[in-house]
Formats: sequence, structure tokens, C-alpha cells
Amino acid sequence: VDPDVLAKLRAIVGERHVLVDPDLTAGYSVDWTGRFRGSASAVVRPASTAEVAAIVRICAAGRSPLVVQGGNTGLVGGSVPMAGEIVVHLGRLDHLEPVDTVAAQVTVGAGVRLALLHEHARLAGLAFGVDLGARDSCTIGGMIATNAGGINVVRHGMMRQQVMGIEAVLGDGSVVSHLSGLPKDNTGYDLAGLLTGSEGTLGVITRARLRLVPRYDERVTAVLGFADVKAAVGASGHLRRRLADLDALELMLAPGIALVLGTDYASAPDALRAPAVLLVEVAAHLDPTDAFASVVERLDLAAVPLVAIGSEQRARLWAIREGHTEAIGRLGPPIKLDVSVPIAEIARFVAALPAVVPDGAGLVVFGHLGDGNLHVNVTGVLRSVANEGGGPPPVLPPDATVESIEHDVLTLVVAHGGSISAEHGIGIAKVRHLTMCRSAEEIAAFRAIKRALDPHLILNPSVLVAGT
Ligand code: FAD
Ligand code: 2HG
Ligand code: ZN
Repeated sequence: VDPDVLAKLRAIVGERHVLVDPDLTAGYSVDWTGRFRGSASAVVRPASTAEVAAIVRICAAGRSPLVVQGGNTGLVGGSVPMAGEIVVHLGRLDHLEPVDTVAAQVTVGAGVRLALLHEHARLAGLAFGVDLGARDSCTIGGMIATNAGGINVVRHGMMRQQVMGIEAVLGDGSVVSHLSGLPKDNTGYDLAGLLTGSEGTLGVITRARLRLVPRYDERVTAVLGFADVKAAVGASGHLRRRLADLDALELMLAPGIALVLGTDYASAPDALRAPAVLLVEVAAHLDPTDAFASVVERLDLAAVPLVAIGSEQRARLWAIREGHTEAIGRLGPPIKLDVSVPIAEIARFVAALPAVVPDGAGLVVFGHLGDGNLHVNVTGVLRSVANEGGGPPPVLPPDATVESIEHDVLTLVVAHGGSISAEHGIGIAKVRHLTMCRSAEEIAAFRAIKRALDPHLILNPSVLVAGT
């Protein structure tokens, strides 16, 4: 970085919040999966909206590109400085304001970690409607920027449905702040809605006003085993129609469960060893066990249902579902394809997948069935990169490049009427595939919006609308 720019950044945030030592910046320069690795020319850690605005103004004046980073748990590489950008890390914007229990809303800093927001809302007798496996590390800013989904979308919607207002710094350093949280407020463009899902390309989110939901303390968590995906999908429709308090409806398949459980798989209860498995959670103010049981007894199950007794068993069942990402990661960086298809197409889509994945690669599929969202993980292809110098190189047909595998899976998604990104975003991982589901006119509109809000094109230049 230009020493003059560095000196100005130090003057804004203080010497110890500008990191340039490669040993210190290394952790900010690689994504959670290890697939995307770049290098940050500096990491800057502001503590307020004013500091973020000052940083962006310096970068805009010097035409120095920057990458916005929260918890760095994103799965499409969007928080990685691939071309030596300055990383603006928002972890110090971690202020939680008191919960407004009358409006059921709260204003929080972008760097607040999800687990802390959950606890904050819980103590006020409420809950936050989005939850996901990275809860201890991911930040509210990153979740808004990616429009994260997670395990409770079936009940409460994605991040966009929770955001009542946003404060953000645009690409010229100006601050837009609209945090009143009024449920009715038709006063022009919905900037909060626009910034949600913008992946750091339009503005740096610094604060947000969030909707809270009722806190349900009575839960039933159960694993239901089915003969195949088609039967699980059929049952999911039944569960959605009959259970008003359905909180989660997650799909796992035998290969993924076997990978997570390892040698424990053979002795796992029958419901967990069925070909297709639903993890279902119902949450209410009054015990929903009887209502759940009367719905489940009508389903065509392949095994006796496994119902969690107590919070420890519940946690164990969720650990199997949430353990998929880490278990897959242990095989080396996967090709992650987070996609959605119409629920009615899911069984056909899953059945067609193996044919488009080359022999020699692994395939692990799971996801949020209630939202038609599948996580297709192709493993073994990037193994040689992960185990540089170690482990055997993957044995794949010569034309099985990462790009061709991604293209073939995503083509299948589009052929089934789906979307190439359900909840993780486009990041840098899917930029080259964006035209598969967005028209030239739509992308031109994206670019016009990008130029309007980030006139010097300094915000996350490799992400989403890269090459604008
Ligand atoms: P980062 O990874 O730091 O950034 C993500 C993107 O947002 C980047 O483009 C970055 O530039 C941008 N960004 C970050 N902060 C800001 C800000 N303040 N202003 C503007 N732009 C910003 N996602 C789901 O949707 N559902 C899941 O169920 C789910 N489960 C996950 C489980 C695991 C184990 C992991 C590792 C990830 C999971 N994710 C899931 C991925 C998910 O996108 C993130 O966990 C989360 O939304 C990202 O938050 P973050 O703070 O880590 O953002
Ligand atoms: C989940 O639902 C996350 O667990 C991660 O979105 C998905 O690892 C994945 O592919
Ligand atoms: Zn997910």
C-alpha cells in the first residue's frame, strides 16, 4: 500500500489496528474452506461508522480497492483479498443496543456475532429468527451482506426478512442511515433491501435494525428415516401443511451421515441409517409433542422415528446435521454448490446428480429441504491443492476441471428450474456462472447500481459484478 495511505489509515484507527505483517494478515487472506487464498496489503480494524467512512474516503481518493470482512465464514470467497486489496475488518463494531421489547426489534453493530445476538434476544424474552452453523463466528454484517438463510428459514425467512433498517458507508465514503425500524415506511427506495445480499459491493454495512421473533421454549426435535428422497420430499409437504409451528426441516442423505459419524455409523439408530433422513424441529409456547406425534404417525417411514429426549440429545442430532460442513472439509477443500430447485423437482434433481459428477470425485448432498435448498459438495477434486506435497492426486478424467464440474452441476440446476445460489451468494466462486440465471439486462442494471453507489469501483471488486 502507498505509505501515505497507510499513514492516513493509522491516523484514523490507531497504529495497532492497521496490520501489515504477513504473519498477522495471513488469517484474513484465506477463506473458511481453504479454497480461496489471496493476500491482504493491509488489514484495517475500525471501531465506528465514522472510522469506516474515513477509511472508505481515503481508499476512494487513492483508488485503493478494499475487501469487507466480518467473521470470514462465507463459503463463496467474497471476503478474501484475491488481488492484494486492503481488508476492512468489522469485528470491532460489536455493540448490542438494548432490545426494544415493545417493537420486538434491536439495533446492533455489523460486527456482532450471531451467537451473541441470540443470547441478547433470549435474555429479553425474544429470539432472532435466523440461525446457522457458523453462529459463533459469523457476524450480522456478513449475514446481511450475503442474505444468509440457515435452518429456520422455513419459519422466519432469510436475513432480508429480518432487516428493518441499515446504516452503511457507500463507496464514496458517504453514510446512509435509516434505523427507525418503522414497519410502515414508504418513503422511497428500499436501500436496506438493496444492500441486503449485495455482498459488500455497494456499501459497508455498519449497523442494522433487526426484527425479533417470539421465543419458543417448548421443542420437539426428531429424525425421520425414509426409503428415498422422493418419500422424504412427500413427507415434507405433509409436515409443512399440518405443523403450524414447524421450525426446521432439514434433509440429510446416507453418504453425508456416514461421513459425519465415521465408525459410529454402523451402530447408529435405524432412522439415521435410512437412505434419506429428515431432521425436523417444532417449537411452540406449549409442548408440541402430541401434535407432532399425530402428524408423524401418518407418514410412510422406513424406520422408527428417533425423537430427542432433552437438550443433550437434541444437540447431538443437530451436531450430525451441522457436522456435515466440517466433515466434508476434512477431505480437502470441496467444490461447494449451494443451489435451490423447486421442491417438486428435488427428487429428480438428486437422482440426476451423480451422472454429472466425474468418476473419482465424491458427492455429498444435504440441505434445507423446507426451502428447496440443497448443498451439493463435490469432493476430491481440489485435494491436491489442500495436501500440497502430501496425499495422492485425485484420479479424474482429464476434462474434469473445477469449472466444467461447476458448469455441469449448475446446468442441471437451471434445467430443473432452480437458482445457482440459494443462500451463500455469488462471491468470487460463481461470478463466471452468473449469466446462467441472470439476463444481460439484469446484469446491466446491477452494474448501473454498482456505479451509482460505488463510483470508483473500490468495494469488493472481484465479487458478484466483477469486471464492471
Ligand atoms: P464474511 O465471510 O466475512 O463475508 C461474507 C461476504 O459479506 C463477503 O462478500 C464480505 O465482503 C461481505 N461482508 C461482510 N461483512 C460485511 C459488512 N459489514 N458490510 C458489507 N459487506 C460485508 N450461510 C447460510 O446462508 N446458511 C447456513 O446455514 C450457513 N451455514 C454455514 C455453516 C458453516 C460451518 C460455515 C463456515 C458457513 C455457513 N454459512 C451459511 C455461510 C454464511 O454465508 C456465513 O456464515 C455468514 O453469512 C457470513 O458471515 P461473516 O460475518 O462470516 O461474513
Ligand atoms: C449449511 O447449511 C451451510 O450447513 C453450509 O449452508 C453448507 O457446507 C455446506 O455446503
Ligand atoms: Zn445451508
